[in-house]
Amino acid sequence: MSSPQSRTAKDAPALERHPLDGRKIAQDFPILKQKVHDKRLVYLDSAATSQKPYTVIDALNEYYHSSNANVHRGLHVLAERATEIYECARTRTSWFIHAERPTEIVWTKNATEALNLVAHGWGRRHLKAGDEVVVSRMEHHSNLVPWHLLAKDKGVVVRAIELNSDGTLRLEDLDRFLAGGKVKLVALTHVSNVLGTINPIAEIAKKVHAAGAVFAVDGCQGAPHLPVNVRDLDVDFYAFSAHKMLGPTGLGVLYGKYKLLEQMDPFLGGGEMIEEVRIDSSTYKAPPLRFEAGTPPIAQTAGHVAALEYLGKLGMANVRAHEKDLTAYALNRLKEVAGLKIFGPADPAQRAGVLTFELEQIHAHDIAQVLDSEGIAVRAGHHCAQPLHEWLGAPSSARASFYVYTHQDEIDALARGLEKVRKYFA
Ligand code: C6P
Repeated sequence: MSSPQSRTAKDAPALERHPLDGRKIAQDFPILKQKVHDKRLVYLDSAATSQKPYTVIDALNEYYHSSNANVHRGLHVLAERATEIYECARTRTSWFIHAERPTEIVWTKNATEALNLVAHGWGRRHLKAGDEVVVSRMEHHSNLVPWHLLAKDKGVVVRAIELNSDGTLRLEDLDRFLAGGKVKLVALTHVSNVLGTINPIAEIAKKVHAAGAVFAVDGCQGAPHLPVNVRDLDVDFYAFSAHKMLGPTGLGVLYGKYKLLEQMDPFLGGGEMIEEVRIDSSTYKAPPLRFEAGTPPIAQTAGHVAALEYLGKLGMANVRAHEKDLTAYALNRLKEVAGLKIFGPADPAQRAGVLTFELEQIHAHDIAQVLDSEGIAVRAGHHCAQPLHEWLGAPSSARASFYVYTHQDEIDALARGLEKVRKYFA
């Protein structure tokens, strides 16, 4: 029998394409069955965090009932069981994104930590004053601030790709920066958490590599919603969070090409990541354990595997098709709301299930509050994307975001809710 470690993504069975029924899927999510303010909950905030199906909740429960122990350090049955769960989850995650091997998966606490690990572990070692890091106007703060910290410490220069008027990347900016010959790293989001824009990652990877630079991708809004094959995309790093893809909070993933991980310094020091410690020096384990100091999130990996299984059964191509259909429906349906302006590309093929909007002059927090009173959960604020909001010319916006359990009735409810908002503030 082949061990889980020896299986490659190529062995994964091809899944049939079939439409997803969001209403039926929602039955698997206990939290969605409740009422808020005496109204049926319409959860349109999945870009902030997704809800969890029974199987994920059960996996967490089961872990604490029967397997809880620390990993990699005990010889007893429970320690072995916990370690197997933890390491098998690494393998399953490598399959999910089609990494070459499980050792290319580093566990972190979230995508933010994963991106900081790239900046700290790779950036601090390989970048020097005057080297350039390219980001974009649409980045989440998690893919800006780590580079700002590096700029402060090392004199690295951060340059930003601006946006076309439809909210897509102005790729001429990237070409210009790369032609300058100083770019060592490009760090871009796969999908904007505000505009919903899906960036052409494979095309960008070719440009970045032709210029001899490294390409790090913030996949926080990509991995949950799109089929991701890191080898086809040819990205060097890909960061994401389990909690946005039906899994628990407290677990993040950094995928890195192994040869790059090997050339990285540890981020945190402590137990588990060492080979040998003397009183005045220490040596470190090989990746990925080099980057996993201290007791890691173990139960979370059990929940994360259940989430990957759930998504795997649906099929990521079907997840994408479902969200694209919902987005097309929403873009059309919400046109009926007078005064509503939706940001980002008009073509559903170019965007994920994230709709950020403004409604006349009504403050985003007021919109969210009135919608909440109707049982509709949306997010209001700058969504950790202040430079993007500067470009939008608004300090904040309201955002509705979809996932596998979202269905058309909920978009109709949003449209009706927005009509109420308008009347309320008329
Ligand atoms: N965006 C949102 O409501 P963490 O918090 O580390 O799991 O994810 C950070 C992050 C990084 N990149 C992108 C593109 C993101 O969307 C997020 C999280 C949430 O949009 C919380 S601000």
